[in-house]
Amino acid sequence: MKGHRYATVALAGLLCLLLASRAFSVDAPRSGPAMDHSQMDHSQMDHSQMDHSQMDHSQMDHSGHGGHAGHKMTLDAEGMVMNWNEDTLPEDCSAISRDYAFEVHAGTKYAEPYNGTIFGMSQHEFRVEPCSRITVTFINEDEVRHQFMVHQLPKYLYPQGMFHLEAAGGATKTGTFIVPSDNRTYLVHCDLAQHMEKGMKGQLVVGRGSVDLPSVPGVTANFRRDWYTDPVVLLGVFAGGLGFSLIGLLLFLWRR
Ligand SMILES: [Cu+2]
Repeated sequence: MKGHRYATVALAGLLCLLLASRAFSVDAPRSGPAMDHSQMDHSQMDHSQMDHSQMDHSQMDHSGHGGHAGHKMTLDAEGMVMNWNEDTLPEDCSAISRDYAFEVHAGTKYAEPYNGTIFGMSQHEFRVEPCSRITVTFINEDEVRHQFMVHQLPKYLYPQGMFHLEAAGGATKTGTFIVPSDNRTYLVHCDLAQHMEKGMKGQLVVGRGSVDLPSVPGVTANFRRDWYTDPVVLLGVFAGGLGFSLIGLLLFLWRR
C-alpha cells in the first residue's frame, strides 16, 4: 500500500525532470529582464467589449483624422481601423523616435511552415524602438475576415488599450499607432474564433521587450517558456525533480 504512494512520488519527480529537460532543449531567450506576469493576464483583455453590436455610431468619430486621441474608428464593408494615432505622443515620450512601416500579409498560405497552424501572417514578430510610430498595412489574402489587433497599449491614448485593424476577405487596411517608452512585449493577434489558436498570433517587441509570449509561430515554443527562463527556477525544478525521484524510488525499493 505504502509502496504505491512512494511510486507516485517517484513518478511526480520524474515528471518534473521531464519538464525541466524540455525547457533545456528550447533555445535560450533572447532577452528577458523582469518577468512581467501581469502582462500575460488574458483576463485583462476584455473581449466582451469588442462586441460589434456595441460599436454604435455614437462612439465613432466622424470628424476623421482631426479628432482627439482615441475613439477614432473607420468602418466600411472592407473592414475597419480602430484607435489609430499618428500624432499624439504617449506621456512618457518627448518625440517620435522612429517611423516603421510593416506590410503584413495574412492567410492560410503563411501557416504552411508551421505545424498545427491553419492561419498565419507573413511575419509573427515585430521589433521596434520605444516611442516609435508604427504603420501597419494589413493585407488579407484569405476569403475569411482577419484582424491585426494589438493589446495593452496605454488606455488614456487607446480605448481598451487596443489598436485594431480588421480586413474583410481580400481587403487591405492600413493604420498607425505610437508605442510608449517602456521595454515591453505586446500581444498581436486575430480575435476571430479559433484564429489565434490556429496560428494568428504574434508579438510586438518594443525595445528589449518584457516576456516572450508562448506559441508564436516560428518565434516561441508552444508553452510558457517564460516560466523556465530564470536559471534559479530551472535549477530548482531540476534539483527538486531529481530529489523526489531518488527518494521515492529508494523508499519504494526499501519498503517492498
Ligand atoms: Cu483571423
